[in-house]
Amino acid sequence: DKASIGVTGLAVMGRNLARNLARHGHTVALHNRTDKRTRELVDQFGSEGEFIPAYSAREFVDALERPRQIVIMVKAGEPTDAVIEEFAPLLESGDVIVDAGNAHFADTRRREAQLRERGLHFVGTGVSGGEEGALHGPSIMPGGSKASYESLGPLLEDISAKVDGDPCCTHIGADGAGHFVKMVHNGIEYADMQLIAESFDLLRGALGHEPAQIAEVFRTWNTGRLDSYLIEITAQVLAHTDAGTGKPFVDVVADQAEQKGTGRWTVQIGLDLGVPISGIAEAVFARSLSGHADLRIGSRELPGPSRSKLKGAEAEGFADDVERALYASKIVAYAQGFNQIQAGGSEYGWDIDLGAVASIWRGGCIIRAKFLDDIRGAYEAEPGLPTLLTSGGFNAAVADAQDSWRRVVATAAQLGIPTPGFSTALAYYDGLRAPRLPAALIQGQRDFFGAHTYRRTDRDGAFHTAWATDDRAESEA
Ligand code: NBP
Repeated sequence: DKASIGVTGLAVMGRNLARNLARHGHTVALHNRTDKRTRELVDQFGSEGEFIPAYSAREFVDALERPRQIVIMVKAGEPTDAVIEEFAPLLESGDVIVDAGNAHFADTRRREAQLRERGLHFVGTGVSGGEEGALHGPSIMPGGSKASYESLGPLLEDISAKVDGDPCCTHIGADGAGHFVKMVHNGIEYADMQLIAESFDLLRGALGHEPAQIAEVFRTWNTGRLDSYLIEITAQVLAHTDAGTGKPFVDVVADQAEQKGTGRWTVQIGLDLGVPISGIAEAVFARSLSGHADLRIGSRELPGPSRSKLKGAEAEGFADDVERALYASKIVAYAQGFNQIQAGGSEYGWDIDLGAVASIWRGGCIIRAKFLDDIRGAYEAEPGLPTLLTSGGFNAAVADAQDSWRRVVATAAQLGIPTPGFSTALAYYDGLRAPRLPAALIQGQRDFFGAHTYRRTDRDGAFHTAWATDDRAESEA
């Protein structure tokens, strides 16, 4: 018998995806550059399902039913190109290559176009949920042709996470759409983590709570509208005590956050598309600032405010304020991310169903949260929604939260606690609210020094003022 799908690249992610497929009753062909991983998988997990180990590219390809479906799960970048070049010549028209690694969507677009010329389907697929997700059900974001999804879709939906019986997998759109959406997912993940981290910092800094106490606060929040995987694991990390020192775990970890690059890509593409994703950008910059030991010269050289804690009655209700500020800021971060997906869709001609994206993020992935059900509902009710901030439930929630949100940002500024995520989210919200922005003045400045022209509120056309002359006459450009 032949395999219905094959996985090449059997490090932690590929191995777990292969096991997930086999556990769902699919016969899986296995391949890895070096044989060791293939043998180990069969030795350790061979009893979980039907595997066909292959020790050469030819053997692997021959083990597959037609049209062949090959999942590549190797290190993103050159290794992916190397593997594609190894297999593509052995495949036949109509066969499908799935890249489930964390590729940049521009690479996926290039690869898809090249393989389409050769009669092959190339499906760049976002997979979120880490190794546990890969094994027990990830959130899966496939791009590529609609035709490829006909054969591949049922398999991927089968192994994806399920929420209320719905699979956390849907065809996102053509070529790089899946990897684009996965990229934005990761950008939102950065923003969400930053906001949670700022909440911790505020509770600790302004109120002087200990990590274990704050873990309890997060546990409580996790029973309400903030119910999410990230809040849940935050409580666990905060409650953890370092075995060696007996100190809170967060106090013995170096405070320099690392990144693998998908957050940075999100911001780079946000800039290219002209989408204001300030929450994601601040989160990436906050990690970058944390890593700059050379810049972090400390409070002796950079004096702070005279007081650093809330006292007595001031402290009352502050934790609830932080919960509301977190919720409102989180809505902004997601609103920005979904706008970026919309913008990517327009730029690259993808017809992306935003409600479906929210739906498949409800389970399996790192940002899974109850809240995504509300986002799904918002886009189902109004697919052309300009921003999540205007949709009924979120609009009301932010209106209700905003006094707290403003208090938290003001308090953080007064106490000298850095909250770039909260602050930028609030500035974005106020930017959207403002009847007039000082951009008018910027247009005046631009026209003054560079004759860049401006538009008027009362007449159509482009205008220039002769700033250097005494009469400052206006002319139509
Ligand atoms: P790695 O990203 O560590 O890649 C290791 C695999 O790539 C091994 O199978 C290795 O083969 C293979 N490989 C390399 Br490296 N260079 C190769 C080449 N030139 N030709 C053929 N194979 C090559 O594995 P991972 O952590 O399982 O991640 C796999 C993919 O999934 C990545 O793109 C990653 O970004 C993505 N991803 C990871 C996570 C996560 O939580 N880890 C989550 C979501 C997505 P070898 O055994 O012969 O060295």
